[in-house]
Amino acid sequence: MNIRYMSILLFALACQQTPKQPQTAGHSCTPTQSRFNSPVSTTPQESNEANKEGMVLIPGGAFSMGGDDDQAWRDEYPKHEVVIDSFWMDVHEVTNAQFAAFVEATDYVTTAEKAVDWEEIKKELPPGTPKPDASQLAPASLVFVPTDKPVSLRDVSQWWQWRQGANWRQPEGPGSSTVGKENHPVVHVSWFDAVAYCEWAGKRLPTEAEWEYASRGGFKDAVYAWGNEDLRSGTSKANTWEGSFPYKNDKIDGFYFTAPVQSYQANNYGLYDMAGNVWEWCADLYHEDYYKTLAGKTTHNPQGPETSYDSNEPYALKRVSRGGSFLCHDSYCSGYRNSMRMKTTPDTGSMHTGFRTVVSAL
Ligand SMILES: [Ca+2]
Ligand SMILES: [Ca+2]
Repeated sequence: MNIRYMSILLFALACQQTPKQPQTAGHSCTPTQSRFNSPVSTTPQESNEANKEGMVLIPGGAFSMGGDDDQAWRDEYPKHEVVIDSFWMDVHEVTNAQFAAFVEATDYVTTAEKAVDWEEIKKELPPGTPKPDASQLAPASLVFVPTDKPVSLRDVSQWWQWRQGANWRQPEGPGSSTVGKENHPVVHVSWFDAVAYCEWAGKRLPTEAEWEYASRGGFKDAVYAWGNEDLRSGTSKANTWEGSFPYKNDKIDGFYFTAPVQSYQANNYGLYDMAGNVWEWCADLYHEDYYKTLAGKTTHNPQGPETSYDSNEPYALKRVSRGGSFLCHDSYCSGYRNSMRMKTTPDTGSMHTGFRTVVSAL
């Protein structure tokens, strides 16, 4: 299998979703237990001394977690009751400048800057997948390349390119840079990179429940971080894809790729870009049936499932990311909804995935 195709497959991304329809008859709701589903003990230790500058206190409370409208996917149901303790959250996505300070202080090398470790990546692929050419295992990451005409939205390889040399320093590959984009969100960071940043900062990634609670900003059962008003009405509310995906972007919101953080209005909690700009890694493993285990009860600070499972790619361990990106469009994933769940292997970085951090209010 070509590494390019393989990586795009793993990316699973681009909004490849759990179907809304019931699973076909061969599916078992019991996750396939595999050697790849063992828990990863990489939870960073929070520090009481963590710097709260640039963070806002999210007051704890109860909410209904899960899908609110007919755009919601099967894995966003059932809606279930959750109680969240107060916590501090970054008001904006971690920027290139912030990530550069971390790298400067620690000499950290991101996943995308290292050669692909075949022994690791093959665990996420169907057994027997042949090893690609060494040249195809060189450091690389996924870059969005628009098509020149309408294409089937089922084939993500039409607009994702596995590009050598693409990483957080060179978001579009060799020759590109972050000069002038210091206040844009960092991208091409894997889940491991995000966790390493958190460890350095004495913070942690939000749980999926904390993220959704914060995004809702106190609105009950609203579809978006700003309420229920249509994304396209009034002034621009978020950096998304406007026009026809993936070949025509009208840029009504002003940006084709990432926007500087805080370019649009904050939600009720003072959080910017919870919808759109870049996807944001959460701490949780992804399991498509996780919400079913929480149905009919109230869960206090849920930490996510103990195992990962996505029937689309049963061999891949995945983590959740939230909020959608500059590539999201209603015709595709509508990832900017409060309850939308993205699932990606934790070693996958891309041009539209970043993160923000939280600290428990102890
Ligand atoms: Ca845009
Ligand atoms: Ca975002």
